[in-house]
Amino acid sequence: MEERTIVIGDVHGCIAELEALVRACQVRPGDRIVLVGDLVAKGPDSRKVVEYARDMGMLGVRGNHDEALVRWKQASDKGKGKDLPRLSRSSQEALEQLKPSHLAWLAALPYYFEVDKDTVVVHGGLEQGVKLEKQDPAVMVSLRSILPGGKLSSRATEGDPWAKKWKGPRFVLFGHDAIRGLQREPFAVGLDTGCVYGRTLTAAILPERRLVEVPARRAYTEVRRAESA
Ligand SMILES: [Mn+2]
Repeated sequence: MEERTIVIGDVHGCIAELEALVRACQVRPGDRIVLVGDLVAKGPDSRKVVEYARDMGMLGVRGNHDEALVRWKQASDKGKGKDLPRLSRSSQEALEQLKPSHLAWLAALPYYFEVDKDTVVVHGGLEQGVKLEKQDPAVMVSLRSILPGGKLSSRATEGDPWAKKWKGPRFVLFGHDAIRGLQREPFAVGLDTGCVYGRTLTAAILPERRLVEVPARRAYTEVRRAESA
């Protein structure tokens, strides 16, 4: 049977929906599951999501929320927590749920993951014309838009979606843009369909790029329209 890679959008602690999506994809031995990042914060159970992902042997890339928790933990371990920006309330709650082993698992998530030589997973996006290994980590976790003139932006409310401008050649699967929701472009697909906001959790099954989604059980938090993180 053909080996599949199942790429799953932003989970944000939505454990029930993640389990439902794994069932809906009819995951079988040999399938590889890759999360687009932002496993934690905002939603109901960050700890269960990390434990489930770890126990299932899932792979993933680092999202901005995963990174914020990892950075904060590393700084506070060195007594330098005060030097960092304050965590949001939901991130503080997530941090309290997570043990050092969970944070170590999140800290091991790479900024990008190559499914194969033509296909890559990243949380935010990629900058056109920059080699994969030279991409800026801050861009990879936060990119949403390209402004007139080409400046990169982390806001969903200005400019064009970066994926609309992306000319490949690599096909990119990404998350991080719940405001825009599902994005289907010739060389990219955006999988953050706002589960934590009460919409859906979406997977793309490779190689055929078939989409599977499950509904959120409810809205766990509200969208901040001006959200830049
Ligand atoms: Mn994000």
